[in-house]
Amino acid sequence: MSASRGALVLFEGADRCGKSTQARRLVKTLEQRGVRAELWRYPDRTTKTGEMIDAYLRSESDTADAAIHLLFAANRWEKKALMERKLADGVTLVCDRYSYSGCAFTAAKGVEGLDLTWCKAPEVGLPRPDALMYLELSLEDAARRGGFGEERYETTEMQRAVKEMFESMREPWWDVIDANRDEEVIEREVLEIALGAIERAKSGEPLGTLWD
Ligand code: FDM
Ligand code: MG
Repeated sequence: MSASRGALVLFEGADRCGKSTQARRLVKTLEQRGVRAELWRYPDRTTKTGEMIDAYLRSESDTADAAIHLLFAANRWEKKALMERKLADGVTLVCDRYSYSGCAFTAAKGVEGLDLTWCKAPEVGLPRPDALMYLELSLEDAARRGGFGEERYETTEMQRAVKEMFESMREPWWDVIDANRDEEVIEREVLEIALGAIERAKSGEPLGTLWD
């Protein structure tokens, strides 16, 4: 095990804001700089819970909103130990969506009883990201980037509600990034933020837990 830990660097935001592109590019850039980094994403559709989530998202199966919420959370819990091990071993994890998407999407449904407080509960105790980059894009600019896919939640109405929910969840420590700019410009800003988080992790700042 190396002396210093890696950082947990997270991208969040609504669909088509460029999260996946930026996360991929960041991992590549970090590796080029000799930083050990891995790309992670949630949901992880490869595990048993991930297969159930995948079927739900593709509308091949259905379940209660509470049940799918807990499955998304379980999909993170089952990878918690591996996540902690990698971080402790000095690997920086660049993550495409996490608990914040989990809460924003479920709470955005507006189902009675499933408010933000309820949504946050099963996430308590998971590793807290060292940096959270929220890619902000207006609904109009997102729409200009092309049509929706076929999955559940890929509707204008849902995207609007999710964006509002993310905004109500926003905390001062988040890095809000204007996603309506050239990819290269965003990439430079993202790298700065990630390097800052990596530096803090390296210098001994302990890994936090949700929702502190
Ligand atoms: N999503 C994602 C949730 O509803 N809860 C979660 O915990 C996570 C991580 O799943 F619509 C939603 C967000 C999105 C869908 O995500 C699949 P990708 O990034 O489009 O694959
Ligand atoms: Mg999607």
